[in-house]
Parts: sequence; structure tokens; C-alpha cells
Amino acid sequence: MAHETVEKTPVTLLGLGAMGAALARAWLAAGHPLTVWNRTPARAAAISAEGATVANSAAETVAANTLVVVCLLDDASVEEVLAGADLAGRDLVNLTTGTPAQARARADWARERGARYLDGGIMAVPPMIGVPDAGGYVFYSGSRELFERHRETLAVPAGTTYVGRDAGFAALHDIALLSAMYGMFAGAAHAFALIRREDIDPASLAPLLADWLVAMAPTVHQTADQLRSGDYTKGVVSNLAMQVAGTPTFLRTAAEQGVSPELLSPYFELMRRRLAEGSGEEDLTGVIDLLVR
Ligand code: FVH
Repeated sequence: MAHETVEKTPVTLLGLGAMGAALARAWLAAGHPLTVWNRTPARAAAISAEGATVANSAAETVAANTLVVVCLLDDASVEEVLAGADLAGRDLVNLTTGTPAQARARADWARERGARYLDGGIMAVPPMIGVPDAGGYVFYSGSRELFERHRETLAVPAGTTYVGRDAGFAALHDIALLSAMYGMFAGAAHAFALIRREDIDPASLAPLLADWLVAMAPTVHQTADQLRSGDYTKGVVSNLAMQVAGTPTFLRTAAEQGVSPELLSPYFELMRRRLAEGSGEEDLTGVIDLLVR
């Protein structure tokens, strides 16, 4: 039987922090030739021992391969690291977390230097990288052609989800999901604070909390449906008037338990403002319109 050798796309990777190192190991494990660079050389040495080629400078690393991936701390470090590199003809994939405006500006910046550009927002933590069942994935936006050209290589560390030609959309999706996550963390922090001084094992509350959050999560589909239709009374189960009437109980309970209401109060205040506009029969969806200035 004839053996077929499938050439794996060589990858250049700049940035070997916790996430960069995880990406590097995933590409190496999948057989991709990898050239790396990191500001602190010791980190590159560790990856070199696992099979990567270490370049002497960022510019040399960029020159090594067409596909150039950067995973650095922030947009300022991307600017700094790539300042002296010749990007002409490179396929630049930026997996550094930034704002949508930074991504759009970086796309223009790359184009002016003759590079094609794809922005990425990583929805995973390092231990999820290279573990297909872990559920991690990366949002991509920018050049569709670039995404298709490197789809297979980009899918090695984590799943891929392309969200549009607007280079800012990956960052926007990333930050939207992470913002919701922080809202969830805030709610969970308040819940744990409520039981903190009681004879209740936090470990007994944790599974109840997790199950409840999972049960409530699908309400986002109804919110989306109401936003699309413009009818915020559509399918309402617990209307705003009823929910606002319940808020003093939450605040009184917090006071009784010696817990600051500072995480809950801003949201309750928005609910009250929306009710004051005469939206008692609606869902909570109207709060979104109060946020959008
Ligand atoms: N780690 C995580 O859980 C999250 C998951 C979601 C995505 N984020 C984003 O990924 C980017 C990289 O994160 P990281 O975890 O690798 O971060 P660090 O371990 O802190 O490594 C930072 C790397 O950036 C290099 N660096 C920083 N500043 C500069 C600079 N001015 N010039 C050159 N390189 C710079 C740093 O180099 P060194 O400190 O080792 O010399 C690391 O390689 C990030 O956008 C997350 O938001 C991770």
C-alpha cells in the first residue's frame, strides 16, 4: 500500500505565555512545523525542547512562514513586537484579546503593510487547547478567504467559528460572551455571600447554583426573539411588574444577611426605570434598550 505524506502547514507563532505555549504544543503534537519567538527566551527554550524552531528575533520569526499567528498580552504588545517585521505577503492571525476597534485598526494596519488579516477571540482557557472534547473554540473575523485557506490548521488547537468579514466581530463576540460570564460570576458571588455566615456548606449550594444557572440559560433565546420582533411581551412568563415588586425582598434579604447589595442594585435600578416607562407587561428585555446609549 502506498504511503501518502500530507504536508502540514508550517506555522509561525509569536508569544509563548500560558495560551501561546498551549497553542504551540497543539500544533507540534499535530505535526505542524513550528517557528516561535518570545520576548523572554526561557519560554521559547521550553517549546524548542518539544520540537519547535526558535528564531532570534520577531522579524526573523515572521520571515520564516506565510502563516503568522500572534498571541500576546494586548494590542500594544502586538504593535511593539511586529514593529520591525516585514509583513508583506504574510497571513496574519491575531489571537490577542482586544476591543473591536483595536481589531479593525489592526486589520487596516496589517493591510497597509501588505498582509492579509484575521482576528481571533479565544473562547477557551489553556488546558482546553488541543483537547477536542473540552468544547473550546475561537471566534474568527476578517478575511473569509484567509479563514478558509487556514481553516484546517486553525482548527488544530480548538474549534473555529467564523463570525464575519468585519475584523472587529470576533472581539465583539468574545467580549459579549465574557461579559455575560462576568454577570454570572457576579450573581454567584452574591449567592455565596448570602450563605457565608450560615451553617451551610458552600459545596452543597454549588450544585444547586450550577443547575439553576443552566436551567435559566435558555432564556437568552426568548430575549433574542423579542429583540428581533420588537415585541417584548412575546411569550412573557414573569413580567417586569411582578419582578420589580419582588426586588425589595432580595434587598432586604441581603441586609438581613449582612451582604452588600452593590452587585444586584444596578440591575434592579434599570428594571425600576423600565417599569416607570410603563413597561410592566414586558419581559426584562427592555433593560437592554436602557443600556444602549
Ligand atoms: N490565559 C487565558 O486564560 C486566556 C484565555 C482567553 C484568551 N486569553 C488571551 O490570550 C492572550 C495571551 O494570553 P496568555 O494567557 O498567553 O497571557 P500571558 O501568559 O500573560 O502571556 C503574555 C504573552 O505576551 C508577551 N508580552 C507581553 N507584553 C509584551 C511586550 N511588550 N512585548 C513582547 N511580548 C510581550 C509575554 O512575553 P513574556 O512576558 O513571556 O516575555 C507572553 O508571551 C491575551 O490576549 C489573553 O487575554 C488568554
